[in-house]
Amino acid sequence: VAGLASTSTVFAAEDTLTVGFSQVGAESDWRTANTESMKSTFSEENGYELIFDDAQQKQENQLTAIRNFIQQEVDYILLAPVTETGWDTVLQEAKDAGIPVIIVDRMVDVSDDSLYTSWIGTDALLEGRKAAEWLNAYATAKEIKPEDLHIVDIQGTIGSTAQIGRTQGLEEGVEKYGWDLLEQQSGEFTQAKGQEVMESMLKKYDNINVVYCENDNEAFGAIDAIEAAGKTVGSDIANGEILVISFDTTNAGLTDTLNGKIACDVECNPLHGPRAEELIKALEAGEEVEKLNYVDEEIFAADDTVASVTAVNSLEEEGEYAVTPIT
Ligand code: GYE
Repeated sequence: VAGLASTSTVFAAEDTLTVGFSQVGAESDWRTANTESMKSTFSEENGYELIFDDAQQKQENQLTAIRNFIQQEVDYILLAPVTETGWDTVLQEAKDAGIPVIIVDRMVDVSDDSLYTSWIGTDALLEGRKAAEWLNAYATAKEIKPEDLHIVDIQGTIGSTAQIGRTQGLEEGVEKYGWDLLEQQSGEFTQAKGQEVMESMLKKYDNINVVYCENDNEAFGAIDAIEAAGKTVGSDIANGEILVISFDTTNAGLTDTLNGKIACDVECNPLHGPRAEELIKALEAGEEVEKLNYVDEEIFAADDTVASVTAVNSLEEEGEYAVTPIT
């Protein structure tokens, strides 16, 4: 009996998994929700010891954090990378130390994909394509000529998957439909920078009628800048309103969609904690896990009678992107 008791004590101690999580930063509401999801999943009561590091949007801080995790001999490394490139060396170090790495949210672009175990996140290119198809359906329904859509793009952090995919989705739309893309500039996914960039663009161009914000916080900043300039946001371009497209569907973003300030908000789900835990549990059980795990997402529009949100939502990754407007 004594033997059994001590065995179970040892087992309990071994049962606690140490997980190091290198987080991008705290730039947006989406990020805050993501951090909360990770912290509440990898909690002490769930049997984890979580070492959390906030990199303040700097890759060099993430490299330091990962090297510290390796030194501390954690069981798993979770990495939400700020940008896609520049990870080969540090991931090789983790691999050499025998520590599995799970990439969360944005992707890494590495020469050898055995440098990480698995990835969980969103399809940012599909998100961008959905937004562009919605814009086309909207313009068609409102009988606005493509060349009369004067667009500015407030981009995310340059080099991050969320920026690369969302920017590409818009650029494909510009190419395909012939919209007038006035300028692209990064708002670094923050409200303050989104506002600053929008202020300068409003001074530069007097014909902006579409603002494509690559996340909700940039949209909040852009809306403030537009309203401060005495203009109105909304879906009525013909009557001088500026149409705002955004990504994330945070609480405040969806509130702005319901009140018509954001015309179309593309969902991006931040609740990756339980998904990452599922992968870890499978690995602990010795199971094979999928390399790439995409989360399903939808779009939400202020006025669903203008263009078919359902049709846009049914777009497949490799599919046909034409959407029929509701007439
Ligand atoms: O859209 C943005 C955040 O990588 C999907 O990062 C994430 C993005 C998200 O700062 O709000």
